[in-house]
Amino acid sequence: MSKHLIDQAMQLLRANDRGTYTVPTYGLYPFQWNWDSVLSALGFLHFDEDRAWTEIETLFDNQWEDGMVPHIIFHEHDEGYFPGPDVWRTGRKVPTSGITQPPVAGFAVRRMLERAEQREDATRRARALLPKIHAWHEWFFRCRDPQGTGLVAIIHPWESGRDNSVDWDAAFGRVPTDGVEAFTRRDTSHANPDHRPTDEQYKRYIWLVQKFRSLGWDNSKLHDASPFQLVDPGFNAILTRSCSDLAELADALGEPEIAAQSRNFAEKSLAAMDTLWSEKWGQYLCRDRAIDELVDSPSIGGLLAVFAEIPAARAKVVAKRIAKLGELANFLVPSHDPSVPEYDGMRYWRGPAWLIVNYMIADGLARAGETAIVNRIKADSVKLIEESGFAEYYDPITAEPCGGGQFSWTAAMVIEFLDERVTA
Ligand code: 9WN
Repeated sequence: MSKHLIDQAMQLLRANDRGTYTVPTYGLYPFQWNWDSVLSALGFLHFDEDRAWTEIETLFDNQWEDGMVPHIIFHEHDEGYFPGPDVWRTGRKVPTSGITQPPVAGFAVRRMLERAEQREDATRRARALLPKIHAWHEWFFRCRDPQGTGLVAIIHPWESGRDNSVDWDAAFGRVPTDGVEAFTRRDTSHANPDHRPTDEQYKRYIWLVQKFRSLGWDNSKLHDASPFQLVDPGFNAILTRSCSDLAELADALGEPEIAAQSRNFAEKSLAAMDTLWSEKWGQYLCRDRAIDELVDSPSIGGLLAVFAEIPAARAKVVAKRIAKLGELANFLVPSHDPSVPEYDGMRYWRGPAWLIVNYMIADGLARAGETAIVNRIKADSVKLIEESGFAEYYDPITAEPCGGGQFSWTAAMVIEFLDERVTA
């Protein structure tokens, strides 16, 4: 069975391969997405190392001069997605969006180098990527943490990767919709509208894009100018983890300065993470930076924090919390707590389970020694695939496949989950 699923996952990745980058899925997402690409590379590494490295190199070929790595690279013209380059207008030779996404590259590149069989090639390619990834991390702390708190803010829900999470509702409500140019959504012609964000949310997404565009995409201005500044524990955990993994990588490649700076970033960020802890929920919460308040919303963002080296006692409480969620959902890990009224099991990030997040949570909990819950998360993830195929996300109670189908990163995560080398 495992072998059959791995074969299917490999075929899927090949089908979504556009030569130097992979589309998340045919139709709904016809371009290169930042964290999709990097996590898909982990899947490619199992059967085509060269192709895995190329995926990440293509992404970093489109890094901005200030260090940012955009969330979408529009390699080819395609009318099937909104908003396209004509809305973003970032003025790049290869058009890109103007915002970023969770920085998983530091983590992934370290893992790829450790596993690569073609050692010399892998070392050369990791060495070339190292300063670029570091520049992206520096960009984060410079442009998205201008006060030096140790935690970065996202300035658009699309940056989080958890686009329409309940976490953003209150802050997003303060984003105006006046002056938003007329537009036609494309996503709802590829996927069931009940599984996607609402029209009202789309207007606010576009208002923010227009606002940033009016500032010439100048990252020294965007953070302070944005009415939406959210500090997400999941996003920060990914950044922290990538910084400490980059430190290890830099040590291994003989780059002590990058190693020391990366370690400083990670330490400061980890210490600040504790300010997001909620005793009430037994997990981390987001902070709405614009009003300086914690957001009382029990989402998966606060569980994903275990991906970073949080204190063992905190990881234990998060593991317990996930086990409790496992009594409410048949398939871990729901992206929102099923016991609260905002939960919506089939709508995007407001309840469904996503394999990529499962993978990162399982990885963090494995390091913390929480084997029982890790095994449950991994078993549930594989069961979802067996029952419902390689979907974008799944109803965590019924296993119904939601969003787009034939999803690249879902396939990559299945290969990872089924491979013995993955943490157990
Ligand atoms: C906007 C590609 C991306 C993922 C995100 C996911 C979704 C895009 C959208 O799809 O976002 O970036 O149009 O809805 O939320 O995590 O990277 O798979």
